Amino acid sequence: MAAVVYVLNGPNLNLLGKRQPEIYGTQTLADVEELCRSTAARLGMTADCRQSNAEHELIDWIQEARETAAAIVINPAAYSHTSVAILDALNACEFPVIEVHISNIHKREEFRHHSYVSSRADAVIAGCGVQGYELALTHAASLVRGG
Ligand code: CA2
Repeated sequence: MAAVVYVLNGPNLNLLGKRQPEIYGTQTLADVEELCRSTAARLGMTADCRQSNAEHELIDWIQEARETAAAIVINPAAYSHTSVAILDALNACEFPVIEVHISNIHKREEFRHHSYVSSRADAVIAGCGVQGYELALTHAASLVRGG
């Protein structure tokens, strides 16, 4: 059976393509999820895509992934900068974790420069737009294969 990669998107990313196109582009969350599913399929994997505005729901999905997934690609959005709880949940995972940011958080406000999640992530992709999800899945596939 194909390895499953959870693609988790955090708060407000359901608004992708509807506001602030100058920062986040014009593609919607549905477009991003379709890109992830087709990329994963090309790599012989299955992408299970979910978005939540609730910290506890993201944590529940990370814990669920420990039983069912081979890797996580996560854009924790604003929780990147605030959530020790999401970091703790990811620290309990033994598989590859790739962090994605659509924008280059280091080029933006000071408070976006630090991400708790980055201290656990095996790789961090920022500033590549939604193509970052494709890059993250490609890297996740090579880590899952032991590369
Ligand atoms: O660049 C990213 O992907 C971010 O994770 C996006 C977060 C932000 O808090 C991080 O610092 C960087 C914000 C997601 C909100 O997305 C929106 C998209 C369209 C319109 C409004 C918000």
